[in-house]
Amino acid sequence: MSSSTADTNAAEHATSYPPSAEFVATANAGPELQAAADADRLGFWADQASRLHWHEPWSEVLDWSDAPVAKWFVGGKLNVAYNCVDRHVLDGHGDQVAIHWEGEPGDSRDVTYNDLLAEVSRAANTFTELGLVAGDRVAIYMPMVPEAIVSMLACARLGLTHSVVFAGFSASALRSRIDDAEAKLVITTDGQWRRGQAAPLKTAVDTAVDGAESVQNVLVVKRTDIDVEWTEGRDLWWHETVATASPEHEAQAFDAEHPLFILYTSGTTGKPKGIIHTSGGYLTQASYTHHNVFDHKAGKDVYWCTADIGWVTGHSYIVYGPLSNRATQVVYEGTPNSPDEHRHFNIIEKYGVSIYYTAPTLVRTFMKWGREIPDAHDLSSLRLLGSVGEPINPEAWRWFRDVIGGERCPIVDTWWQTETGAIMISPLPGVTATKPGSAMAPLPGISAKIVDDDAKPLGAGGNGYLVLDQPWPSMLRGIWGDMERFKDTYWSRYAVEGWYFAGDGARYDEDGDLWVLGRVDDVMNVSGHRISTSEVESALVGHHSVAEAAVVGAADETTGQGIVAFVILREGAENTGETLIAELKVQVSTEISPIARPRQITIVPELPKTRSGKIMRRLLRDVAEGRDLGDTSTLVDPKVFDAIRGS
Ligand code: 6R9
Repeated sequence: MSSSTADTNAAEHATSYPPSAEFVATANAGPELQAAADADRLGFWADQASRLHWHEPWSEVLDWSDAPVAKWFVGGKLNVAYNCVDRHVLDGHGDQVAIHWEGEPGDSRDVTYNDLLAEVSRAANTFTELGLVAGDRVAIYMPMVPEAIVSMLACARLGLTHSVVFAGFSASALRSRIDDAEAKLVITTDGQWRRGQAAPLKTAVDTAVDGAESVQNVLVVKRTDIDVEWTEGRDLWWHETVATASPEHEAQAFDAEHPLFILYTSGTTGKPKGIIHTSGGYLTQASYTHHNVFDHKAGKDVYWCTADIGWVTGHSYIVYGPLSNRATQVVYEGTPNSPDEHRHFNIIEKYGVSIYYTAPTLVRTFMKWGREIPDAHDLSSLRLLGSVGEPINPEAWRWFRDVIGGERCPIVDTWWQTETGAIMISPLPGVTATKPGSAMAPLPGISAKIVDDDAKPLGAGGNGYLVLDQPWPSMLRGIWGDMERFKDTYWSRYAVEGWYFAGDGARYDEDGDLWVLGRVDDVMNVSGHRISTSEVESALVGHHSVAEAAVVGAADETTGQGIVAFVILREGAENTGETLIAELKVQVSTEISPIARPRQITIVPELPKTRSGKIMRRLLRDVAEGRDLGDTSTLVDPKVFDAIRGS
């Protein structure tokens, strides 16, 4: 592959990497895609929707009359699971492997599209038997086992709305999500494998559903064979129900706007937002982006997205995008260093992975482990690499390209969010000359702007806020149970009708290429996981010794940001130093999740506040990152920092 020097004065775009002639020759997407979208945006999306099987055609591509709630493919009817499974079997691809599943302890299983159809049908028959009907909600709290994907697809097949809750979340986080969505069924496993140990999982569900009024049943997959408590009449084993149900099930069509899933994500308040996604538009964009951004070739590529189904990346790029495109993919249950740091590279070699989509934090972890680990493997099957979850720093980008990608694989740095449902800003691998660290440009069919505080659109060299100024098919349709918050959070930042405020800062470089800079709100990004400062603060003040807490995200070499907390103790509370700090860390892990556990907690006598009583997080971040303090003139008491530094 060739690389060219565009401008040696500006380090940020000193080098760009155009696609190789070979890649261009077979690429799914060429320049005509952008031309088609520019000529007729809605017509373009109508063409993309024809990637799917529609039981009934739509009459209108977009109805935006009730903005900011969009209707895409109005009147169309489809079944999402049919699109991801049945049609591939009917097209004669039933024997193709859909999932090469790799368990953490070393067990593995291949699931073909025939198998998937039988399993999904069995699960759908079981859910129906349990009395669930279209529109009901189902919570899925599972590790990365095939049954998790089967459960999602069985919900989709029946028009049940799934709410997948990351299995690393605590019982209390699970409970609040079950209650908010009034889930009737919870699907889980007895336990999960983590670093060679079987850790309990159902126990968290037992705690979570205790007294939860909506829950009628808990369906349990046996994964680790550890002991579990059993509530007769409520709990059911998967192997005694789903596994014995009929493998025949006819999929019915649902409206394009039928809710497919709710996925909770952190916002700027302590209460997570249940982001609602619907069916036709969501699947259209998940399928379109997976095909074009990853240049996916059905029946040829072996695709691997290393996300967890608990996050949106797992929804769109493990389940719906790839399966709608008849992918053969790797699904891996465990951590990258189990049993050792070679695991991912062993898996790439074993299955001949050709497309590898991961997060910058993992790339940086690989860098820390050293290049001799990937260098010990034959990674020549790889032909495309992807990045998601946070900005990828140019150094990590280059290392990814050189060491993992053998200097030949294009990298797609994909910007999107739980709310956007699918990729929005990314290079097209057969078109774009990429720059390390830049997500480059909106995809064909997508419109984005960078604007200043006053909504003025900026041009090359401009630095401001990212907005999406046109509706897109996989856009969120609301926040479950709170449409006011939906409007306030995303659609009210600017007085311009229909502008979606993404919450990210971004800039254009001198060439007009787009760089996403990170969150501009009180949302932290730790290893690509969104965690709000106030969620962690409220977990901390839940401890009897804590009067007040302030949390900031501080730059961290590996995880992007690390959580740093400052706490004030209550009158009379004993400061036991390290013991108390350890207790507080446990408090956050149990209230939210170990991923939200602060890297550092400092007990301080006071917090820096403005005259209006707002905690000055910017200043605390300066302290946490060891910088000189900037302007402290708006503080009530500038001397507060001497006290904080002395703690
Ligand atoms: C898909 C996903 C969304 C937030 C988003 C932004 C950050 C994601 C990024 C990126 C820079 C990228 N983000 N991809 N920042 N470059 N390629 O991660 O969804 O968990 O909802 O997080 O992640 O800050 O606003 P989600």
